[in-house]
Amino acid sequence: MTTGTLITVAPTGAESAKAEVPALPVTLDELLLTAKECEALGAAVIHVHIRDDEAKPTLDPGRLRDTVAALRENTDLIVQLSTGGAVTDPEAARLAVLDARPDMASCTMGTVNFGDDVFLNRWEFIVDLHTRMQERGVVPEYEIFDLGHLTALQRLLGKYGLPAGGHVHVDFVMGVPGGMPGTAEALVACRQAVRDLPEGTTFSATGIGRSTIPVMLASLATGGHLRVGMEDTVTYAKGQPVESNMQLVARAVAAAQLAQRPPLTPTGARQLLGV
Ligand code: KMH
Ligand code: ZN
Repeated sequence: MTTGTLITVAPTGAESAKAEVPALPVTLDELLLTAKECEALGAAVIHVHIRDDEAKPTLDPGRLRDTVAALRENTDLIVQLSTGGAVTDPEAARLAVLDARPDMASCTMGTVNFGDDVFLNRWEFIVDLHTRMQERGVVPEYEIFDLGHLTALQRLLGKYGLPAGGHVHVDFVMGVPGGMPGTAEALVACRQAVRDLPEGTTFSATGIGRSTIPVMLASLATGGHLRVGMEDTVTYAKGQPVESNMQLVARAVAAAQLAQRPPLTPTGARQLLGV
């Protein structure tokens, strides 16, 4: 409760189309501009999905390496690559994301219905991701789409040990159609279950779509951190499209300040997360 707030920006995702959401950053230049401006506002971590020349989601290894290098050169942000990719990405390509040597990578803790699709995360695949991250010194952020994913994480850590860096950090991704709802009640249930994880485990939360604000407020009120960005919501308020990721980060910073838990710098975030 006493620490500052870790703010992660997830600027792009794999689900929205550039044609429908023109403000979505999809080129490397757009991503870098977004990253620099979000860092200046108070973000400390960037959760990255990249796009190809047609603005379609890709896990192209060369592009991922170039993206990590460019973000490191231009910002001090902690670079977290998505290993979730798009629901259509094969496991081998998702594992190969780690070859780009990011500071952090996401690791989703179970399969979940994802709108009309299925986001598949088999147990053996999760074990592979976790152990490869241990070997390479990549710090995981465990993505929790449902309460049972926290039980799966407890099992994973019990069998295979702590992640690289020794600190456990989870992110509740709430309000996905098919996953847990984006409500304060669901967040409190997850927060309770975090107590069964290693001491010192920290959590962030993000609410998809209209659950963004209740999840943000509930997370701050229960000692959690924040993830915001156009991966998770493209509507700022009823009938008002998001203008930019910066608009969402600025709102999160204001909420964190109101909670008297101001944003952590990237250096503070590195200390917290063991990066
Ligand atoms: N795009 C979703 C299918 C992650 O980045 O690790 C998965 C996702 C989670 O966004
Ligand atoms: Zn993602």
